Amino acid sequence: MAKKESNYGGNEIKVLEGLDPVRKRPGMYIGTTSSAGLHHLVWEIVDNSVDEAMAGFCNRIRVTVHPDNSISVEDNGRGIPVEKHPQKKIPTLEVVLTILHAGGKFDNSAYKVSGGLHGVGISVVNALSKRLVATVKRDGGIYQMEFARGKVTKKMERIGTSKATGTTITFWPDDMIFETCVYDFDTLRDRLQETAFLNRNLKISITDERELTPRSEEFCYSGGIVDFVKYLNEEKSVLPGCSKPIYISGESEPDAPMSTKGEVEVSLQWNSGYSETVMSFANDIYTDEGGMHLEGFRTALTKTVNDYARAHKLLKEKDPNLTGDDIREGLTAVISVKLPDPQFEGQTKAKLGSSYMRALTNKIVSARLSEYLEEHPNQAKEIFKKASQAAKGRLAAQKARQATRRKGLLESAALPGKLADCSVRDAQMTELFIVEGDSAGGSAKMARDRSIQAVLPLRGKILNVERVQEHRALSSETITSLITAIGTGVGPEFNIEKARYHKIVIMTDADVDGAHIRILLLTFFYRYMRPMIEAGYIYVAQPPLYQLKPKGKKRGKYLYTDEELALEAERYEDSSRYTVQRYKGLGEMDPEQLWATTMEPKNRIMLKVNIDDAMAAERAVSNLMGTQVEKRKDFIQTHAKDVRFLDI
Ligand code: 0RA
Repeated sequence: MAKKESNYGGNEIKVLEGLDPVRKRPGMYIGTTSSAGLHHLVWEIVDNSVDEAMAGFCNRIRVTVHPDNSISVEDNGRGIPVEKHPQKKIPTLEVVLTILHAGGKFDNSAYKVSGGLHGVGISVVNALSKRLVATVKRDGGIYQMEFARGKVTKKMERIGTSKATGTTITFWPDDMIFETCVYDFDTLRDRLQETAFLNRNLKISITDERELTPRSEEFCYSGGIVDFVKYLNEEKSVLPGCSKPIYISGESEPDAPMSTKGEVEVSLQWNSGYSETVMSFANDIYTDEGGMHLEGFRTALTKTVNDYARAHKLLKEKDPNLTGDDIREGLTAVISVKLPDPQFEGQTKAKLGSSYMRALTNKIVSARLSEYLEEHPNQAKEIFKKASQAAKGRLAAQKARQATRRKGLLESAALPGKLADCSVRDAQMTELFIVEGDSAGGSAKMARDRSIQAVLPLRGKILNVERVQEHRALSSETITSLITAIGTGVGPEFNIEKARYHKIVIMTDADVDGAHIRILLLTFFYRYMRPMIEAGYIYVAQPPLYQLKPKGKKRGKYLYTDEELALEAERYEDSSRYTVQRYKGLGEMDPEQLWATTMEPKNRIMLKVNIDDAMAAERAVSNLMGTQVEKRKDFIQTHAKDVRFLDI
């Protein structure tokens, strides 16, 4: 990114209120004080640096996680103004860090990260940090000031000279506020990479100093969202002749009023798979619930492809139009819009509500995409071919679903034969254990509390749903038995109200095969019953890996990780004084052990599966499920024991 120069005084900063409300009700400002809120502090500072980049004054951001879980965010923007604030008579730096909503820049940068929980201001980070050090290079000097829990502890000082400009914020999250103060490298990494994709040529690095050999990654993409789409499709095979993602961009007319201004960028590419990965952003904020830009994009895509197919006689007069779903099968797309005052709505404020963006996106995508298709007839043909195959698959899937529904008429009679159901009918209280293999299934059936725990043994591996069309998946017996046991149906018939259990527990062996089956099941839930994951209904059981028995004792201690084993073993000076049994499979435990360690509600450890990052989920699933067998093996072996990967 090229850097602009500017002069800017402190008098353009709007001043609103003090910081006490932030410490009183942190949730109001950062959503939650859980790990997500902790990470929000980083996004808040980074967003400010990105604003500098969007305004053209910054091309590098460095994020560092220090050994004590403090964070530094350094940028080479203009630097927060340091001169005396005309109304407050204190340094503007102090105003920006101690007064709520004082971060606003009224310098026509036009598009800034704001709305929802975003753009609450860096004073919020200051309020929620037990310590914060701000260092600014600006006006030839280096200035520094310190705070604790939002209050000044060291007045601003000029500590040196520098010709450069920029801001470095180092903060220590307040452990009185946050449930956890431990940063997760992958969460930071993924989000920063995403930000780099969305801001062409902006260099963003992340360094983790907590490990012996610091881990460091740098992201900078000259192709912007085109590189993003390539990255998302990296593990997949793209349609023949379509190796370069399509790129579309445009903006509102120059004379459009401020309230209808905007820029639209879209990149898209189809792969030979069957799922749709469309990610939309407004001012760099991921709009998980979609919104106007996404609607505009979808309508334009459907109409443009159908119009092209009609005009070129690919669709005959008697043929019905392709549906949007047909056209989006195997599509990977990134939509990024920028607008001066985005309105966010929806449950999680992750839906773009600014309605003029629908028309603007529609207009730009329709015009540019039809041009593109006209100029690339061979690619257009491939896209059409892919969509008409999807249409055929859709009709077949409809029939297959109707068949599962007919079977569902006599509900209980239609439950799969292998299911050992529970007696309680209230889904809120009941649990379904999905177990690998008949022998473990037998143990689990004996071990369970049959009033509230049902067991469904799966024979062998379940189909890899990532690689087949819906109608094929629905003709697999393992999958239909899963669907009927759970009761919700899939596709347009999916209804979470019909879930027969509110806990679905995947219980597989603690070995590579078990890990594979778990991943296949997670993929199934991810693709076909995503709301079940979102509702927090999907769990993974954690059977113990070892039992450590002191010599001469009957009962030992169950251990769930290698770390626990190492810790426990350390307590014995002489290693001959205990024995360790390693459980390779659930089948090696007798029903009592299985109950006590893995199934009994008051003792067991279960991991709730959640989707908190759509990109990471998409990647995990396709890394694992894509066609590159080597990579897949690799992942399973390195992650088989890593419980964190379950936060897909
Ligand atoms: C207020 C006004 C200006 C810039 C900033 C704040 C600013 C804040 C942060 C936070 C992290 N990095 C930042 N960089 C800049 C405008 C300053 C001007 O026009 O010179």
